[in-house]
Amino acid sequence: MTRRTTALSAAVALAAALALTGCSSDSGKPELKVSGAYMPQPVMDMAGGFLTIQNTGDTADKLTSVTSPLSDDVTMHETKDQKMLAVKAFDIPADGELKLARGGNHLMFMELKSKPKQGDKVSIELHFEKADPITVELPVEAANHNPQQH
Ligand SMILES: [Cu+2]
Repeated sequence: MTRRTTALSAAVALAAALALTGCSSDSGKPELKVSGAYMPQPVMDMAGGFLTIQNTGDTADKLTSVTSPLSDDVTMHETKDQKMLAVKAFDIPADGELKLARGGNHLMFMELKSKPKQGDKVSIELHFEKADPITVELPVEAANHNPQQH
């Protein structure tokens, strides 16, 4: 009797899980693509990171955290009145984009475990509220690199 009940509840749980999966694929979801990523060569033991995340899906998402072998302390900053403020997440609007650029929103890497040089690549993993994590290789550019000035 006990065994039968267990099997039955397992079946119910499985059915519920399947229903849940089916449901989420029916509704809209974010479709994210990363471009223009780079890290200016760090001059101290901290570094910034910049990239654009394009969302071609019909559902908004959020960048909730960033991890990297380069630093255990990667945060998201916005710039207000030339001051940096840590934020918990960046919004990625549906059918829109999140742009991280010099003088504005950026990633902040503290207490670097090594000092990457121009030409190196730094691996980071982006974590989202809804979408699966995305791994990005940030090419290290000159310390004063700014693609917006071209
Ligand atoms: Cu910052």
